[in-house]
Amino acid sequence: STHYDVIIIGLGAMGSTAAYQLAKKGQRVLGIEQFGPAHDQGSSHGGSRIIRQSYFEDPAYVPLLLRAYELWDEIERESGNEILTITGGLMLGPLESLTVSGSIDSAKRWNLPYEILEANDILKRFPMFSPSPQTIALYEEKAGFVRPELSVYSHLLQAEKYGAELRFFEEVQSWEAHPSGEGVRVVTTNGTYEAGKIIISAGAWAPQLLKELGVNLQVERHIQMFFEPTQGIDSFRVGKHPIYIWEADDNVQLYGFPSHGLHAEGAKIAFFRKGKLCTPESIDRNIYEEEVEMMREYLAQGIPQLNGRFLQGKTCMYTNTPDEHFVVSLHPNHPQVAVAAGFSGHGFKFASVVGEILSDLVIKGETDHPIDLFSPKRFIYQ
Ligand code: PYC
Repeated sequence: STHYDVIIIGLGAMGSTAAYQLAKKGQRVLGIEQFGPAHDQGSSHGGSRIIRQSYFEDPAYVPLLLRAYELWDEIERESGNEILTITGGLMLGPLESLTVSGSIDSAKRWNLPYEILEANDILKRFPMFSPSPQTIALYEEKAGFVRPELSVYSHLLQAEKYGAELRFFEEVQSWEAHPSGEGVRVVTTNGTYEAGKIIISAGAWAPQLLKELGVNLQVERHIQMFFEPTQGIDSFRVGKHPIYIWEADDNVQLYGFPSHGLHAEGAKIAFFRKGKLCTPESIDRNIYEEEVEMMREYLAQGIPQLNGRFLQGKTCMYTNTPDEHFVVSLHPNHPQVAVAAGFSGHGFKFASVVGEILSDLVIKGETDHPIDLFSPKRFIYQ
């Protein structure tokens, strides 16, 4: 049987970029995915994911973001697909909110260009928002969105061009790392494979595969909702409308996008965090009237023009770590195992650079990228 350098479990956001990076660097790659390419069962569908630089979660993410932008550019050039669209971005909320104050901290720490807009300025420049008097916004020009399905698809195609072998509709049943620290074996519904190294990038399916990692990963159900603007779609289109994260006066965070391409019939908005706990097996894919009504309460306050016809909703999953920072690391007990998990609802924008980091970890056993924040060892003493 073929002996691979690297087996990748899960070909979504992170597995697809890892496959691309590794195959491009000449590694013999086997990628295994339980569904089809760029599927809608996990966390990488719905047409758009925010990308931004003034990162309120922690300034430590900023250098990774700057590299991520370069790599988005690279895959766009190689594939000929427009994956990243710059729209400008508004981080709205009260001054003391994490969304605004954390974004300002990151921008200052890394000298990123930004503007502060008072409620009046927001209203003048972006009349679709009706900010409360205490709302201000950080505006950054370089924010925008990436297209998750097109990213996954483009990286997989390029990976195949560089020689990766990709297997779809094949489910991993177990994996095993040789105690010597070298070699892995993976058992799937179709057979058994061996390789020198393995990457586990299984999204919402990671908790089962990574039981012994010592990280308590929790999966949440989320809903991406598409509404039809009441005054027509024009002022909600790319070119006129920024991406935004809006922290309402009750500290609930929402986020949204301009209308674009595939979903040009409406604009997407969703709650950021506080989804219901679920598992990939138990997630309820139905969307309920009261969930749409809850969104309408916020739309009525903050973006009244978007409070039109509800067009569609798509459920998806976050996989959260206890502190909402990622896990990207070699496995603490098995140096031949790399893990990318727990992206906690804010990972997609980093997919391009996470692929590069994973390829470093697998090929060199280390990376020059700053990933200390993502070590699973931080949870040992909790
Ligand atoms: O990472 O920008 C983000 C984001 C917004 C809502 C969910 N994730």
